[in-house]
Amino acid sequence: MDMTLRWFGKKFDTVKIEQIRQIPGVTGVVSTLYDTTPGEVWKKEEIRALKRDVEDAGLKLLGIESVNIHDSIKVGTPERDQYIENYITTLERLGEEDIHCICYNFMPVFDWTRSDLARPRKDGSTVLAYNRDQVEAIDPDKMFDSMQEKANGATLPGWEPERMAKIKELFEMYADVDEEKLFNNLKYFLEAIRPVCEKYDIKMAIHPDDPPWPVFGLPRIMTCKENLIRLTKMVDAEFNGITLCTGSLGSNPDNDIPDIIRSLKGRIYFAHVRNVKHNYPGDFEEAAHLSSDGSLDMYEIMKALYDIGFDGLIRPDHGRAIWGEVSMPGYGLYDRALGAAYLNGIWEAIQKGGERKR
Ligand SMILES: [Mn+2]
Repeated sequence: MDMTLRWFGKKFDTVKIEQIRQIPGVTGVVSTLYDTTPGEVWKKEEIRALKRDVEDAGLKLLGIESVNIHDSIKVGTPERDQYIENYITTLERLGEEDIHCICYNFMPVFDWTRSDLARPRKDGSTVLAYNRDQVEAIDPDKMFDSMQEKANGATLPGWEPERMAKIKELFEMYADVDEEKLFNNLKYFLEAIRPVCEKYDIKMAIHPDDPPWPVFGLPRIMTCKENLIRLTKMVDAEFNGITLCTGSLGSNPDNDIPDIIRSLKGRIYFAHVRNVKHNYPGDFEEAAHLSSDGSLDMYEIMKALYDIGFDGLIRPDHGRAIWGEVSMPGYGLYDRALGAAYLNGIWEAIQKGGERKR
């Protein structure tokens, strides 16, 4: 298992790569070319420059989060083949740079969605939160503005302003896309990229939908155990796997995360581990990683990963905003560093648990 942190690159992240280097047990980062838009071919020299920035700080670039997917691929329009070609070229270039884990998602129109990017908690920290009634009261056209105005001036990952400027057209594109079509389009995409992934030993790790239910009537498919298993079976090849995000799947209390982990044995390449607190149906907030601070049992989650022989990348997911830090919402240094240390502590305890001397 490689403990990592997500880093958005030196131009965009408030956290310095040298700071990440000082978190005990963190050996690498997952990053991206943050100023590319979905569909674009990534430039070799930019990939190399990113890798150099990470390696100069004594860390490794262990994966990419994310290479985002152009909407025409999700919708299945005639232009999709060109965009898939572009995606393949980007994968080739990443493979040539020895990068073997790619996170992506297949959510229509909106990426991860929250009603609140700074909900205060009793201890004075603030967290990302979701209230279904509040989200549904927002005009979808205004969703981008609503998210952006709370973003501490940062561009939010997955919320490309270029796409959001065309929100009406996007909704029209998805008008007749239902769950079955999304599944079919995802299958088409995976089959097309399979050869390049197998050539370079690239593991594609799809991120679950966040939250894992339809938003604004748009279908979402990466939501539950059954659908995740369906994904791994519909293109039943090693390259086709999962980013197991406990925060995303865990925001639906019906998802039993340790059970999901055990049933995806061998196909989890990346784990995002964080806690979430269910307040009442349709309302949740992100919590500290500590089990007792939220609704998920982090020991049971780490134990399930340990039991299936998980050997991929892991990272603390979002953190709370604490100690006065101003950062991209969810992506400050302090609480994610606490999260990494806590998860490493659980892992060490599990590993050594059988060696107790009496
Ligand atoms: Mn995640």
